[in-house]
Amino acid sequence: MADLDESNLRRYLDEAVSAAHEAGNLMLECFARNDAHTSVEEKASNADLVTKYDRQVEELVLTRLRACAPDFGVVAEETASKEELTDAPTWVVDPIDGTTNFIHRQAECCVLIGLAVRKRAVLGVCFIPKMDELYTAIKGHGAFCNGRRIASSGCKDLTKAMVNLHFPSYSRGPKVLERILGVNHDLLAHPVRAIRSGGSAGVDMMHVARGRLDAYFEVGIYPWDVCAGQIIVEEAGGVCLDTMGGKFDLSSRRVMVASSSELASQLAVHLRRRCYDTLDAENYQCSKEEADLKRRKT
Ligand code: LIP
Repeated sequence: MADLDESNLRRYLDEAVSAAHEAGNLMLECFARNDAHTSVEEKASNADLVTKYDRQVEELVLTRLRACAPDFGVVAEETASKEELTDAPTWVVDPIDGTTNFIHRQAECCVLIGLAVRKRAVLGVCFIPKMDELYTAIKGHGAFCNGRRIASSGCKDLTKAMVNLHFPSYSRGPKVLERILGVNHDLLAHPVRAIRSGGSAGVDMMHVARGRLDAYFEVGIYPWDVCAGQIIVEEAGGVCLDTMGGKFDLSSRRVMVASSSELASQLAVHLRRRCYDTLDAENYQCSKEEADLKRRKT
């Protein structure tokens, strides 16, 4: 196994930052041309989208990461999504997180590069090109935005919190809708200060890390959506947990990040009440065969 001392981690971070910048430039060129919508394909459902830019960015990033650390594993959204996350050092990459926002020319989309060891993030990079914000963290060495140290808000009181949740793209089945509307109801009735809904797990985790949001949670995400964010949030003083309040597992498809453990505990009470942990694809998700058929038709 490669030696992951601090100087090696810094070398990997530099390479990941440089790849993220290059990827971000490609995204900005696409914004300028306004042509992301011309290559949209559906994946598992008609809300799960990919463009040619997701693939181009992934190829660019993985080529660089593989050249710099040839013995590391790779898990990535577009071309290596089926790779299992093992204990070995593994790059975990989402080339464009927030693809739907990207297609609609919203600024809230980013490049995410995480490095996981023993299935925990040890290094993370998030670049949001439209905002020109580069977030970085190495385990034990703090979190930074454009080189300046950042910290979560430290909010401990749910009634003073701005909370972000996403409407799921993996399922709009009746149980999922009931649960998401139920949790919105409970939080508004509690009451929380404000509820927002984003479209990029990575961007919303950066908002929590930077103190612009107090919490974000979602069921249905993948390791590449949250690996880089996990370490950046933790190094900024926030917490990253399971939606039920337990230990975070990169592969569980559940995440809750909060500015403090006190806030996370209060939020988890509401999420447990609404069983905010299971995936229910009823009435919505098409089979892989159907998805392949659709892809061939477009
Ligand atoms: C997105 C996530 C987001 C979720 C979307 C989608 P993608 O990732 O970042 O949190 O709500 O449905 O999964 O597919 O744009 O990389």
